[in-house]
Amino acid sequence: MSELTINRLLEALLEGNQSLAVVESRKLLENDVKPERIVTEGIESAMTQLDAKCTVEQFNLLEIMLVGRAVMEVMKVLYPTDGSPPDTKGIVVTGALEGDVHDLGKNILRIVLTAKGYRVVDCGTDCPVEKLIDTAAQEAALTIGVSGLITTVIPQVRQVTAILSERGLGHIKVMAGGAALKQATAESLNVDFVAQTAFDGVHYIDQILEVK
Ligand code: B12
Repeated sequence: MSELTINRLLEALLEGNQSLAVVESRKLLENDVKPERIVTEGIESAMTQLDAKCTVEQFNLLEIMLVGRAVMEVMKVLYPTDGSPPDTKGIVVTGALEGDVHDLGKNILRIVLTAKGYRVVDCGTDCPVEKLIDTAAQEAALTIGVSGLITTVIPQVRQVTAILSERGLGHIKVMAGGAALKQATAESLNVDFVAQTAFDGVHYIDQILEVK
């Protein structure tokens, strides 16, 4: 049953049909399908399929934007907030580095982290490394979460930990995620952790707090 409905959600997302995607995600929740599964098997699968349409000849910005809008509406259904500030377990600063405008995965990470009790300060996309680090210092962040979808940002990702150390901020952990970074090792990116999914990131930060 849930397989079938996840497929229907997938189709609705790929059509950019926001209202149908919301209806299908509500049905999944009513059938006790966990939000984590809906994100990984529904949203992430839909975006992987969209990848095929991203070749230069077929590139259709409007189509991709409609899918993105539908994804964010589904996230509101999966992780509703009542608008009141949640108790915070710690602060996480997120951003996509200079030259990278992809933000869907980063926005999902923000929603999931917020739902799990963290406060997220998002530096947005196309963000200089220094701005990310300044924000982490000002906010006394526990962790920086770098989202990278294009491989050209990798040299910038490698700088983050080094600059933190130079500035005496080596206690701030750095985690990386997103399609361009998740295939790499933490060592090669010079970060503390590489996440395959947003949920991996949450587990990693939970562990840091347990150790402290
Ligand atoms: C949607 C999309 C776009 C949209 C972005 C819309 C938006 N607001 O984000 C638009 C149309 C704007 C776009 C533009 C471009 N894109 Co594009 N795009 C994609 C596509 C199809 C999907 C990305 C996505 O949203 N995935 C869904 C999300 C949910 O997944 P995710 O980001 O991986 O996030 C999950 C996890 O990884 C994790 N996560 C993500 N970040 C982080 C961070 C941390 C800390 C943690 C813990 C977890 C975490 O959380 C999420 C949930 O689990 C990808 C293909 C792909 N396979 O990724 C190409 C892709 C990323 N794009 C690509 C390219 C080349 C471009 C363009 C340069 C194309 C062009 N010809 O102009 C431009 C400009 C890019 C730029 N300068 O940044 C390439 C990159 C190739 C490369 N190796 O560098 C890809 C891989 C497509 C391809 N196969 O060629 N794109």
